[in-house]
Amino acid sequence: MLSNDIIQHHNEKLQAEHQFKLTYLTELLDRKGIDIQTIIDKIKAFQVAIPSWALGTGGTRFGRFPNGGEPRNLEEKIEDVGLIHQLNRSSNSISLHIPWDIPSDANAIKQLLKANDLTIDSVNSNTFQDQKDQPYSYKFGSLSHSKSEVRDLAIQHNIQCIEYGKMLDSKVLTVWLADGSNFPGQSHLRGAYQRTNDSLSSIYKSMPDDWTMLIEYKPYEPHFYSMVIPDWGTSYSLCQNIGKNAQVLVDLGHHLPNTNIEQIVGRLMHFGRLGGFHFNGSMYGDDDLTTGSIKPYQFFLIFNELVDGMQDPSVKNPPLAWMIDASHNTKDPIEDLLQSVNAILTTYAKALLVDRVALVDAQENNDVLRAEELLRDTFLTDARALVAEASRQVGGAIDPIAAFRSAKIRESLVEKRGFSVATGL
Ligand code: LRH
Ligand code: MN
Ligand code: MN
Repeated sequence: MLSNDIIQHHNEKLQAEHQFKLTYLTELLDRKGIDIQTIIDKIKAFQVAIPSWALGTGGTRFGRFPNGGEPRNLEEKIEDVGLIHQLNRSSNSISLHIPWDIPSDANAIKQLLKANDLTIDSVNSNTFQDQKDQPYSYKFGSLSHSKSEVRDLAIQHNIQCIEYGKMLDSKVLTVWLADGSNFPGQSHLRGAYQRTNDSLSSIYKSMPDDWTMLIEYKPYEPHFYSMVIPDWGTSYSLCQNIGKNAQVLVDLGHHLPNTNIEQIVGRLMHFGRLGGFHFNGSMYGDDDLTTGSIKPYQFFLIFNELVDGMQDPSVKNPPLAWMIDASHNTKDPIEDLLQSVNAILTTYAKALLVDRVALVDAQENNDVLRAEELLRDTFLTDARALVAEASRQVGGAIDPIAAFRSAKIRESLVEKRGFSVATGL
């Protein structure tokens, strides 16, 4: 844990410049009839979960270049997320990937979470890797496998994840299925779908009533000819078949280039089936880059759609689970996560500033240019001071990355943990 004095001292140094920017924004928004504190309060309430597997340095199959000081176990992963949350006050939960993060002593983990002001977000199952001494292999699939004994093994693993989740007060099981085929003819496409549907249904039956099952889709990788759940339509249809607490999870990098993700978001909210988000940035596909680093305007349009749906009382979509799902191969993982959360909050803030009454009016009257300009004007507004102020008001840093650097946190983690490498992808 950081001493609060460090954050306060950091804030004092930045306060004058921060206030200058905030005063300008206050007046700008006031002229538009927007109360700045209302927006700041919404930013404060927005919390983004950190996945336990993003605290180590990522890489590709060609190499990985860690800088040391990475968490060596679940306890240290929780400590890292606690640090992030202390700095930005916007990351109050951690998602676990089983079996990368088996909680050996649930009570001790719960106490540690409490001490760090954190909760467990989702538990994520893993049937994309074979574990040591596993009786059957997932080489040819898991929940969709042609053999019932392999499907049963994968079903049992997911049920085990629910059990771990219950011990730690989670209420969300996220299923990302790596199943698919690499060559035409390898797999019976309709059969694989039906088997997946049946396997997910039996996992769902083992889930408590107040839990949600999030079903994530991905167009390719690890399989390159077909994935069993390649797109939102497949996820959506599975959710429809399985039950009301099954929801679609959108991972931003799980789309082919130029997909209109904002429209997918709008559709799913319209159906009340959008359950959660995995934030990241993407140039080609599942690159897991920093959120907002490649297509910030598209990211804004996605948030615009989300905010529009969340503010519309006619939309009956449950509250969403927000999580970062990124890999950091050239940046410090904690710095990259702070940068991602900042990009998410800044973009959310901008979406909150959109004049929705004027936008609907322009749309109704087919004033294409005005509608587009309303969005562009908001996108081009510098909303960073709103996020900084939200953090400051609840004891976080005005500039969390600068605070992380000036407090030499990575250096002290390296000193404490040595050249350690975290588990994950
Ligand atoms: C798959 C994925 C999924 C996994 C995570 C490690 O590409 O996005 O969410 O659980 O990466
Ligand atoms: Mn994901
Ligand atoms: Mn992914």
